[in-house]
Amino acid sequence: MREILGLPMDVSTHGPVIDNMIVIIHWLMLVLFVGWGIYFLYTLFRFRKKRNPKANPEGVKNHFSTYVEIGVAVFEGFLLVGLAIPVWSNVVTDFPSGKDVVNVRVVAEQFAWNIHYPGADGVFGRRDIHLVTSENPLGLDRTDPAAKDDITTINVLHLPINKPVLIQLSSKDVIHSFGIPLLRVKQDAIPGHNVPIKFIATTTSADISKQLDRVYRIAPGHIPVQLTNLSAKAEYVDKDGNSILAVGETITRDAIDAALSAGITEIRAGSDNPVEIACAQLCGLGHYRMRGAVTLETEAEFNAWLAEEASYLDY
Ligand SMILES: [Cu+2]
Repeated sequence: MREILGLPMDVSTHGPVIDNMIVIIHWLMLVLFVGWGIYFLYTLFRFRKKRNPKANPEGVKNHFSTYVEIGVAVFEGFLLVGLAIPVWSNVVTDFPSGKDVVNVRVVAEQFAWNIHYPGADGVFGRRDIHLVTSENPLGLDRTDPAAKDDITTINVLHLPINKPVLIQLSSKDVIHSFGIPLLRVKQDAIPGHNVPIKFIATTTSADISKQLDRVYRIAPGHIPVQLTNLSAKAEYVDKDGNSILAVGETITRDAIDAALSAGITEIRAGSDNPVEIACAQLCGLGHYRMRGAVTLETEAEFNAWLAEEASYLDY
């Protein structure tokens, strides 16, 4: 069922239970769809005009359909109370706390994700709405000692794998939705609210990228549109040995044309940035470009990135 539904790869510890629930709900929907479909066809046949020239205003006498309705309602109640609520309660309450948790603040705005790390001291600096400018979209008060080492980015979120992550999510303007499909994370960002999101990622972006590579067939007049957004995952050369595409090189239309004239019919390609934040609320005209790049990496890589970002701060 997972394959039929086309669920994306899952790289979080809580993802499998969510997927499981999605599958169960779809089985129920399939049973209902087929069941009611058959019942509909039966009624068309059973109550056809030829056999029932006069309408019967009294209708059915037995309670079969009532029992079916009650059965469906009970099962739906079970899905919510027996499955969904306990699963969600486990995800959010059985969550580590303390020093091991990576704290990040995410503030959504039309049309960007402002990312805020507390820096080496582990304390988020003071924010003040009066300090908000285009250069300081978070309104961070750099004179506050706790703010001096804070790291901020726009649309760039780095997270370590195998470590609990706690994101405090809010919004500056309208309701957005912080969605990272591969992590099975989706949460509305609501102005005036700080909503915690908890998860543990399990796979680095580099490993995900490797697993999502695939071969695209190309032919004159048949070039997959998505190919020009990806990068080459294998080396391609023409007949004289000149490079058309190197590993990791972004695929351009020119490169595809060159590959075609060199007689190449397949290109192995993939995304270098397979994990993405997508806004899942229609939040305005620029909604479509409200995307952020997520880099899942080892703890050492994550710390190295933080250190590099910190080196740009002058304090
Ligand atoms: Cu949005």
